[in-house]
Amino acid sequence: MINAMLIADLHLSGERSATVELFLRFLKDEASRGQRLYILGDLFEVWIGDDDRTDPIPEILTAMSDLAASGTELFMLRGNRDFLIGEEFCRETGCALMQDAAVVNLSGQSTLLMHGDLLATDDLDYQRDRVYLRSDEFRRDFLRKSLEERANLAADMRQQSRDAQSNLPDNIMDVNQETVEQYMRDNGTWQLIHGHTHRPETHDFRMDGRPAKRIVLGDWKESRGPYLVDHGNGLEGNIFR
Ligand SMILES: [Mn+2]
Repeated sequence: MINAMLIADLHLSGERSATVELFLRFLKDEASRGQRLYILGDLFEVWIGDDDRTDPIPEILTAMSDLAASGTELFMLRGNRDFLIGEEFCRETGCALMQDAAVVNLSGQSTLLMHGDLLATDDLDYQRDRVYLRSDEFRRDFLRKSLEERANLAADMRQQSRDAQSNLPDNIMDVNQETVEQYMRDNGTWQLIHGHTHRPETHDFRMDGRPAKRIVLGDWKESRGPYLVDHGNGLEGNIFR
């Protein structure tokens, strides 16, 4: 039996049907072998509200709910693309919503799970926008609009974010090491797992005189689903194809 599997940044959408198929197969054939599945944000390319039933959302919700019903516990935290995931989504999928950041036990080691965008503190414009987008005010005003209006606004915001990113030096969007250590120290963990940057890597460093580790999960591509497995005696990176 596998204790847990961890994934992030699938960016599922109607335009990425191969990745959707890969994820559905992953839930059925692979995640079902584990006791817990952790989704560390950006499961969806965009989420405009739990009432959106555009394809392929219904199929994904059903597959997640089938997995939960079969006995695998599902946990997720919101990413910067799907931060509007709400309670209705959780009820339908059987997924428990985690705080960003959340401490869990993996192979006996206390581990901090995050999406990762909170760690990119060198990008001041992004962090400022993030505060507004996560506010109750924005959430309320946005969700009050029609689905069509929301879809259009979301498309505009994605275009703006692409324009903003294209003007930034590459390293600005990566994590800030001091911020990483602050989050780990504040949570009493020497191991951190996150996604968001699409820079899969294991970073070993020392913090407060002890060995520390930051594992970055990779994003999913059409035929390539990176995931981390907790066997109970350690973590192992795998690729689902
Ligand atoms: Mn992200």
